[in-house]
Amino acid sequence: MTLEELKRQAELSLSDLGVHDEAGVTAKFAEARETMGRERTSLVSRSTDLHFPRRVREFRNLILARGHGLVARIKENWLDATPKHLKPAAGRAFNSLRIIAEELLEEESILNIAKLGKTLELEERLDLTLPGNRRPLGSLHPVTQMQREIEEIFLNLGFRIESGPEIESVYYNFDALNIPESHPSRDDWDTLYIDSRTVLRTHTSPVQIRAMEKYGAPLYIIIPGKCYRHDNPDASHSPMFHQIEGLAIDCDITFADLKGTLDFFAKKLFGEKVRTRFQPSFFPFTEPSGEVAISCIFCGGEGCRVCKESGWIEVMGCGMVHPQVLRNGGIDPEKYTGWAFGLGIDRFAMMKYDINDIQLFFQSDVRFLQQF
Ligand code: 2NL
Repeated sequence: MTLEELKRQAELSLSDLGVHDEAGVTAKFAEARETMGRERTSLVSRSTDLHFPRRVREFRNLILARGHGLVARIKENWLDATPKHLKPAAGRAFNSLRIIAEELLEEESILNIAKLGKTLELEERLDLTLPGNRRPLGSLHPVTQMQREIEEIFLNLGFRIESGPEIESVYYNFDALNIPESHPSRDDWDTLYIDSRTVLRTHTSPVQIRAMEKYGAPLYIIIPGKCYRHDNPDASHSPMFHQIEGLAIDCDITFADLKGTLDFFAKKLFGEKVRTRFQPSFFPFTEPSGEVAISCIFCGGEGCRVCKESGWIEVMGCGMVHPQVLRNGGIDPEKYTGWAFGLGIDRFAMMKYDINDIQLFFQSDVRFLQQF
């Protein structure tokens, strides 16, 4: 019996087909099973065909679909409509037909072949001449880019990069740096305390003390990293910000070395035309201390809105390391002297990229970040 013949016969009752006894019932059902089996064999033999998965789906539909599938039609016309005396035989034959029909489609081989075919089918739909999907590449955060650029200059001068904990003891953050008990920066309103003896570091200086203890003199290091202060965020303040500090300790280090190094640094970073200006200042950990300004990189020193018509932009603090601070780091101030400086990386990045709000760095807005 061909498939077409089976389809036609499935629409007729057994008596219409001239089946009137048990033997006839068994034979008719057997014929149906054979036809389905043959159809499956011929299907599987074409399993490398690109349209195989679709054919499997159609075959499944043809046999098992509710209502119009062959099994459903046979149940309705050969089983349900069969006279009572043939029901037991028809029931048994139908059950075995149904189970075999399901098995025809549930064998692993046909499913696996169908899956394989599916990928072939997808590949067929792929147009390899189309341009590829663009995968957007990420980039380093602007603050990181600025940090790397500053690091590079000092690495080339022979400095090493050092790092340390962001959760720091009050001793390393304040005491060892000669910052008096009464200093306003220790206040709860300026410093984020974990407990009475532990803070989120307010600057990277504590790492300098740790490095002095660890390596002794001579010492040439820079320390980039995150710092924390109890500040409300605004265009120029963030409770988390980034600092780089530098420290040079050796025999006969003088303020002239400090000036020469920072002037070299400013010229490398902002261009050879840039000039530096040192003005006296005060920090508890340096003596003498200075404030460094560079000639305005926007107007060249003529005076503009950015430099408030002064021609200068203050960019960092510096000074000769206080003898007590050297001592606290285990270094003999009679043998060694040193200089140090500190600058805000975020502020440098704002200058370099002409950004007027520090908050933009920390909001993770891709529309902002993808510009760098
Ligand atoms: C500023 C000022 C500065 C230092 C940081 C320092 C560290 C040690 C000893 C001495 Cl361990 N000094 N660091 C020195 C002078 C200034 O930073 O305004 N930074 C943004």
